[in-house]
Amino acid sequence: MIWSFPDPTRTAILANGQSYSFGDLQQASRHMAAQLLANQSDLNERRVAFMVEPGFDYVRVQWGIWLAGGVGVPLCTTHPLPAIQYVLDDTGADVLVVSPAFANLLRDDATRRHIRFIVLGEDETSLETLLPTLTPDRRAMILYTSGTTNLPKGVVTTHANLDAQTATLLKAWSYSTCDHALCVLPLHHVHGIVNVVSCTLRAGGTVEFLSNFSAQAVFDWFRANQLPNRDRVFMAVPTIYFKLIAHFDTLPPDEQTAITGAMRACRLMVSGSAALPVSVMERWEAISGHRLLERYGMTEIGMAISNPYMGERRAGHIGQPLPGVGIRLVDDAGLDVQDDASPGESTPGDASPGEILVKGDNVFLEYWQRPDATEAAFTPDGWFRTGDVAVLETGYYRILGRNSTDIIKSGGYKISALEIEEVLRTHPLVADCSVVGLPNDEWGELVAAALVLQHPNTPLDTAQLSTWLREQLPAYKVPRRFLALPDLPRNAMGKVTKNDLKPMFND
Ligand code: MCA
Ligand code: AMP
Repeated sequence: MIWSFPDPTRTAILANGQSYSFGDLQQASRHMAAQLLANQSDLNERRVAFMVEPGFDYVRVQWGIWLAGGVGVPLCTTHPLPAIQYVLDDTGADVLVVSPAFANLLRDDATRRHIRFIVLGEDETSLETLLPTLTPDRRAMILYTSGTTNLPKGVVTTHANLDAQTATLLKAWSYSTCDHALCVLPLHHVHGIVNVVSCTLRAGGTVEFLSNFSAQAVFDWFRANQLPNRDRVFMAVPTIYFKLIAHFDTLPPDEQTAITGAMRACRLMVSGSAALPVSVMERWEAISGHRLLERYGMTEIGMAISNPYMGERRAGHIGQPLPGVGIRLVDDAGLDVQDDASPGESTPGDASPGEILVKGDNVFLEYWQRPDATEAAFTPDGWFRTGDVAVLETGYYRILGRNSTDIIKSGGYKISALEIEEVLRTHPLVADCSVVGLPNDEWGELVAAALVLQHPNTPLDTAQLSTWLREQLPAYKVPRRFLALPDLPRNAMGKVTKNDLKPMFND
C-alpha cells in the first residue's frame, strides 16, 4: 500500500535533522524491494520482520516490503528478546531487516533460525528490478495485539484494509499536502503507523519523527519555525497529553505563553487508543486552545468512530461512525440495542449499552494462523466483535468499558492480564496470581498483581521480581503494584473475581 505523488520534490519525511522528498522515498523503497526480492519475482506474502527506529529507514523498509509483495511485521524496538522471538516464531518470518543498532541483539537469533538477515546500510546494494503487480486482497501487515488469550495474536490486514483505513480518515479529518505531522508514537501499532504516518504521507504531507516521546521536544517542535504553507498536526494517547500538561505546569510563565501561542496555530490535535479523561481534555484546551478530537479504534479495525473535524467535539464521547464503517451495538443475545432502524445513526433517547460491532472494508482479514480465534471474533453475518461496551447518547457514542476484566489499557497499550499471569506463575516464589488494571490518572490503568506466595512467611522482594519480569516482558506490561494475599477471591465456579480484587489494593 504505497502511494504515488504528482510532485516528487515535496518533503515527505524529516528525521534526525535530515529531509527526504517523496522522490527519495519512492526510490529508496524500490531499492529495498529489489533487495528483498533478490532474484524472485514476488515475495508472495512471505513475512518480513523489521526492527527499525521511527524515521526514513522505517518507511522505506515498510514500503519496500509492500512493493515486493511481502507481509510487513514491524517489531517493537524496546521489547525484550523473548517478546521479539515470539513474534518471529509465530509469523514464521524468513527475512529479518534491522537497523545497525539492533544488529547485535538479533544476529545470532537470525543465524540460528537460518533466516535472511539484512542490516540496513551494511548488507545493502542499490538494485532495481521489476516489481510484482499486487491485488488489494493480498496480505500486507501483521501487528501483534494482546487480547483475551494469554499470548498476543497477529492481526493480519490486507492492502485493501489499509486503503480503507486511511481513506476514511483522510476524508473525515481533512488531511492535505499542507500537513506537517509530528510522530512520537511507536511504529508497531495502528495509531502511529496508520493515523500518523500512512495518512499523512498518502495526503502528500510531511511526517517529522522524534525517536521517542519527550514532552520538552514536543513543545520545542511546536515552537520551531514552521515550514512555509504548512499546518501542524499532532496525535497522541491520553497518557502523552497528561505528561505534556504535567511538564507544561513546571515551565516558567514566559515559556508557557510562547508554547500556548505556537500551539494555537496547529491545524488538528487528536487523542485516542484509550479513554480521554474529561479533566485532561479541558486542561489541554486551556493550555493549547485546542479541543482535542477524540476517536475510537482498534488494531483489528483501524479507526471506527470519531468526533467530528467540524462540529461539536463532545467530552467523554468517541463520536460518530466514520464514513464507510458500519457500527452496531448489541446485547448479550446479539440483538441490536439501538431503538433506531439503521445501525450507526442516532435518535434521541437511545441509551441502552451494548457491545460495539464493526463491519466494513477497514476490518482485518484474520488472526494469523488462528482460524478458531478469527471465527470467534465475528458474528455469523460477518460483524467484528470489539469487546468494547458503549452507549449511544443523542448521536454520540460513549465507551462504558470492556466486557472482559482480563484486558488492561495502560499508556495506550492493550495488555492481556492472562499473559502476565502466565509469566508470573513460572516464578519459583509464586504459587498463584491474578493481574488487574487499577484506575490511574496518568496511565489510564496501572498494571497490578495479587500474588499467593509459595512461602507466605518470606517477605516478597518486589524489586527483584520486577527485574525478573522485565527480562521477559516489555516494561509497560510489568506490574507496578504488588499485593501478597493468602488466597485470591473466587466465585462459586472457582474463577477469580477481579472486580472484588481491585479494591483490595487500596486497603
Ligand atoms: C512505561 N512506564 C510505565 C508504563 N509504561 N509505568 C506504568 N505504566 C505503564 N504503562 C514507565 C517505564 O517503565 C519507565 O519507568 C518510565 O515509565 C518511563 O518509560 P518510557 O518507556 O520512557 O515511558 P514513556 O516514554 O514516558 O512512555 C509513555 C508513552 C508510551 C509515551 C505514553 O507508553 C507510549 O508511547 N504509548 C503509546 C502506545 C501506542 O501507540 N498505543 C497505540 C496502540 P522506569 O524508569 O522505572 O523503568 S492502540 C492502537 O493502535 C489503536 C488502533 C488505537 O485506537 O489507537
Ligand atoms: P488495540 O487493540 O491496542 O488497538 O486497542 C484497542 C482498544 O483501545 C479498543 O478496543 C478500546 O478498548 C481502546 N480504545 C481505543 N480508543 C479509545 C477511546 N477513544 N476511548 C476508550 N477506549 C479506546
